[in-house]
Amino acid sequence: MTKPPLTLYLAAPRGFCAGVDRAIKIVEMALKKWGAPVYVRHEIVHNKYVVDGLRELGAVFVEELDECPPDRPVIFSAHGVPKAVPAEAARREMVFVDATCPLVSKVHIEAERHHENGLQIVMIGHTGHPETIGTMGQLPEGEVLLVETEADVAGLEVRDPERLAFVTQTTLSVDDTAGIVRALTARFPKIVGPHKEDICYATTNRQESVKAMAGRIDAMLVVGAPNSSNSRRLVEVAERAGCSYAQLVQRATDIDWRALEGIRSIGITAGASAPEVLVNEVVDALKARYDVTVEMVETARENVEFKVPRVLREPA
Ligand code: 2E7
Ligand code: F3S
Repeated sequence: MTKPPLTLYLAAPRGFCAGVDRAIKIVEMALKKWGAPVYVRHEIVHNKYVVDGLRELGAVFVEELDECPPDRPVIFSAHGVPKAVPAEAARREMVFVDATCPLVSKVHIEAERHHENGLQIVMIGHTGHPETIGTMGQLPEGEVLLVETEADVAGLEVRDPERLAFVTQTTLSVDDTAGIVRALTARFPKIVGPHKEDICYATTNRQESVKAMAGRIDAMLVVGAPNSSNSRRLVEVAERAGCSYAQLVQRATDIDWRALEGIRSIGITAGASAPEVLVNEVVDALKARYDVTVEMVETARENVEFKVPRVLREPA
């Protein structure tokens, strides 16, 4: 039987960012240095395949520090942790390595600086997400107010509208965040913040390339996990940019083939925590059913790299 033709637009950049690459390396290097088990507080990055692979090597994933024995090393996930977490690890005299993405640490420092300048902070982020919890947890209770939507801005009760700053989660929708920042500056003209927001280069670039292809595809598959904020944003971006069907898939077995019936073109991207092997798996599944022509949609080139912490580097 002849296969139907399908043009497959492959987004670039897609998949792993520099922060994810570094965080995974930190776990691998810790396992080499200290042997198993090494504890990891929260999924190192939001991807089951990555987490399962590291578990196989001897990593033990927990949600809270009190689940770790005091005599084994613990690694904090790429999303960042409240200040109380390393403080408690130090109190228990634990060996700990912080795999927080440097671009998240930068936001933590930004928040602290505003606080030292006497400003109350508004964080734009998603309730309950570990990055939001970590960033808010850099400062005492009540010093960081969370908003998720433009509507939340109207309901904000601040200490002093003249003394405010804002920070953001790094994986938000660029367009939604611009709207929230506009609402904040309209209501609080004196509010200070970053030039635009704190969304990272990887989030911005992945959303851009999805926008570039969304208008010419019948469907979009985003390889990523349901708890991955940046991956979920890519599905929304595709839909909003005019793609009538977008699905988040953890791997090829998740593909809803009935929903794809009759398509002639498809876009594929991957969140910052999704490994390329899973993209290849999805591409191969499509090739098994369609006569595929691959086209790249490259909207940026990335050359960002972050060093692993000194304690884990091999001696020169
Ligand atoms: C850390 C940060 O693990 P992810 O899916 O995380 P999100 O925040 O998107 O749920 O992706 C990598 C990553 C992104 N941002 C890790 Cl702060
Ligand atoms: Fe860091 Fe952005 Fe990746 S904050 S972990 S570079 S998605």
